[in-house]
Amino acid sequence: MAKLTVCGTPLSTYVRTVLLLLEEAGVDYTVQDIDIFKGENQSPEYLAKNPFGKVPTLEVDGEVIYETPAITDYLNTVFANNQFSPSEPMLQARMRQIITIIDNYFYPAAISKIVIQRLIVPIRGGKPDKEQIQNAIAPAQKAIQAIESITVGSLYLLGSQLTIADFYLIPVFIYLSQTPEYETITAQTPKLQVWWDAVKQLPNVEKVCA
Ligand SMILES: N[C@@H](CCC(=O)N[C@@H](CS)C(=O)NCC(=O)O)C(=O)O
Repeated sequence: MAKLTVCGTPLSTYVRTVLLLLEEAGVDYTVQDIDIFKGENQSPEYLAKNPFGKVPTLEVDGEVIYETPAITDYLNTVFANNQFSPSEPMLQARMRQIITIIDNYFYPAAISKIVIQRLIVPIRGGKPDKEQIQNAIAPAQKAIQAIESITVGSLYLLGSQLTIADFYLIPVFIYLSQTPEYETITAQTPKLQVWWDAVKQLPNVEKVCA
């Protein structure tokens, strides 16, 4: 069996995406904590593995893979018999669409702005920037409403099977749901509210995102 090491802080949403897949697939792995809040992702050792200094990076038998879509595709193919990607081409396109919307529109508003300001800045002794938060609400709403229009929402984002799209969205919801903006942002997304009520109780979500 290959030796898998996930490098990155387990608090990162993208690291959690990878860990959720590994847990659901029942694959053994270890985590090497790279604390982005201490700048460990900018050390020469880490930058030699991932020149962009982002987490996660996956080490597999001496090979290094970075960028979460590459990591999740690899793990899904090699260790999960493609069970986390729909075989039907239109559903597969929907999965890619959701992942790309999260990467390009939802994460930048929901995590980089709202969650950082609401949850991280106060921990570090600062005051949330209300203007940054306010300006991020509309883009976050637009992104999540786009996902709402694509999702089946029952039981999971694209039907009865968990897919990589669920592994992307769950960690973002974990944090966003702890902010006062969550209710406003998800007010027009009833399918995603039902989805969230179901997935947040999954044992591996509780394990990875505790
Ligand atoms: N494109 C990267 C994005 C990963 C990413 O943004 N990770 C964040 C943590 S959730 C990070 O490494 N932040 C540290 C930094 O930007 O310095 C991927 O798909 O893996």
